[in-house]
Amino acid sequence: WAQDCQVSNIQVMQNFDRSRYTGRWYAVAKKDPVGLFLLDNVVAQFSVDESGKMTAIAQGRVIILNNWEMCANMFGTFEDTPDPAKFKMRYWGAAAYLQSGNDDHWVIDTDYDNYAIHYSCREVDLDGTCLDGYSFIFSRHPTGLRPEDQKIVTDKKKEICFLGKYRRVSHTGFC
Ligand code: ODT
Repeated sequence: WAQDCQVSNIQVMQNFDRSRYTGRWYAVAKKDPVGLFLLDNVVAQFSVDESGKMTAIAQGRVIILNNWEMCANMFGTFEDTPDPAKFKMRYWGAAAYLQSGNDDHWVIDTDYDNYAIHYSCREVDLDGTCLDGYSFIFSRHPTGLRPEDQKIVTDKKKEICFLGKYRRVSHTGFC
């Protein structure tokens, strides 16, 4: 039943530890939502503030309005939910013309030191599957995932029903 593609049945990280999650993560792959925003060179940095709330900043290459290419500086605050691995992420850009919103932000799996799998479903279909969602695969290493983490990540992509929907996220030094 972990692969029935019901958003409500998706398994997330057990006993998620936000303090071990802090620091830099390099996006190595992404499943895009409708109207994709962050293209590549995506790096996220998570923090936990004095009160224990999780916040993050992210950078990435975007193309806005009239084909203007830029490096977006984004900010996010995370609202806790009863599940420690499920958050609501309110996000906005350093400039008003960048995207803003409020998305689910689920940590599907991580070993904290090498890989992390993020998931967000923006729109659940009438049948309970995800109609519009996105997901980032993160690595602590700018060079990508270690070979020993690849099978775990592939299995999780399948469990969240996004297998085959990812593209590689390149890091060229643009941001
Ligand atoms: O890029 C898209 O197509 C989807 C929209 C992504 C919104 C990015 C907002 C980032 C705000 C700062 C938070 C960083 C944490 C990022 C971790 C995972 C991806 C949202």
